[in-house]
Amino acid sequence: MSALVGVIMGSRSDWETMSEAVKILEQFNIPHEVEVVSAHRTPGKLFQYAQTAEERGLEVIIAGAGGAAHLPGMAASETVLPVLGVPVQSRALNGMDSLLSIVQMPAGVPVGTLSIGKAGAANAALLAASMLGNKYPEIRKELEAFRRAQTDKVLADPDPRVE
Ligand code: RP5
Repeated sequence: MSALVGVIMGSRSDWETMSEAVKILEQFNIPHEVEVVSAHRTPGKLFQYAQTAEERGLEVIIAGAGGAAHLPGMAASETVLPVLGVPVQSRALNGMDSLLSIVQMPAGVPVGTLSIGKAGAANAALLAASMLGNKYPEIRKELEAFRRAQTDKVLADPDPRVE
C-alpha cells in the first residue's frame, strides 16, 4: 500500500522530535513517508510536495517545524488534506515561537496544531490514526488496543511511591 501519512519537517534537526510520530506510525503499521521539506530553504519542493500529496495517495500530512515555523501553514495552503502541525521546541524561545507561528492561522486555512515537542509529535500520529481509523478498521483496532494498554498500565500500578 502506498503511504497514507506524509511526515515532513523543516530540518534534519527536527528528526529527534518528529521520530516520536514515526514510532507510532510504525507501531500501528500505518504506511507513511518521511522527508525534510523546508518552507524557507526549499519552498519549491514544499509546494510540489503539497500539490501532489493527494494524487500520490496521502490522506494526512504531519508537518513539524521550529522557530518561524511556516511549514505546516504553507503546506495546508496547497492541499485540502488535513495538516497536523507540530511545534518543535526551539533553542532560543523554547518552542513558543514555533507554537504561535503554527497555531495562529487566519480563518480559511486550518492547521490542526499539537503541543510543543515530542508529546505533540506522538499525538499528531495518534490523531492521524484516529482520522484514518474512520476508514481503515485495522488502524482503528490498533488505536483502540493502544488506548486500552495505556489505561491498563496506569490502573495496574497506581501507587506512585513504589518504583
Ligand atoms: C526550521 O528551523 C526547522 O524546522 C528547524 O526547527 C529550525 C532550525 O533549523 P536548522 O537551522 O537546525 O536546520 O526551519
